[in-house]
Amino acid sequence: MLTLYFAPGSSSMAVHIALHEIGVPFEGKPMSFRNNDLRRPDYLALNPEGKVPTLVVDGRPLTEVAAILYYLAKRFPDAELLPRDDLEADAQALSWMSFIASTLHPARRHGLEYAKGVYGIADKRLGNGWALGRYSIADIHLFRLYWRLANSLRPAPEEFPNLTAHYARMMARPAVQRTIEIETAVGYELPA
Ligand SMILES: N[C@@H](CCC(=O)N[C@@H](CS)C(=O)NCC(=O)O)C(=O)O
Repeated sequence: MLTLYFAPGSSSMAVHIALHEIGVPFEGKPMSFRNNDLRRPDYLALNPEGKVPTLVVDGRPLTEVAAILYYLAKRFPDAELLPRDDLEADAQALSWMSFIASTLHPARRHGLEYAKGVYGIADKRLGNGWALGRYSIADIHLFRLYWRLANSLRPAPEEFPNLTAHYARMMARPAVQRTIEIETAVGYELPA
């Protein structure tokens, strides 16, 4: 049994997309920042940091987007969210997801110029394609960060041409559309 604690548009969106890509049944538990749901004792018992996402797997909590995406890709190999039996591809996915979590995610806190710089690095590194050369969890993680930037800062398409094209390819995927539809219905609370 899989249960996803999520807040619309937040980091948890990446896990939400992966679950729809896989097509596995799961229970979605929407969490409200406004109502302080993330500080509830029952939630802190699952995730002491009081952040989303948390994926509960048969009663055991798993936290951190990168770890959850990796777990899902490995547990459901038929979804092809990672190449099979390819150590180097696994390492490249971890390299991308570490960069996304440690550098892209907190970038805005360091100011606009810094954020532009690190998204520029991501754009160059991505090139004109998928992060690993084929669709994978690294693309899902990257998309959620750029989705947030694109919908708040609204950079000109030519500023990050590869990320812009990647965003368009991601938005065409039914799993992404389904996730956005569900999260829109729950309601976004993140600042613009
Ligand atoms: N390193 C964590 C970051 C998760 C995270 O920062 N989640 C934010 C939403 S995007 C959150 O829950 N913030 C609530 C808070 O800090 O109170 C991951 O990758 O899962």
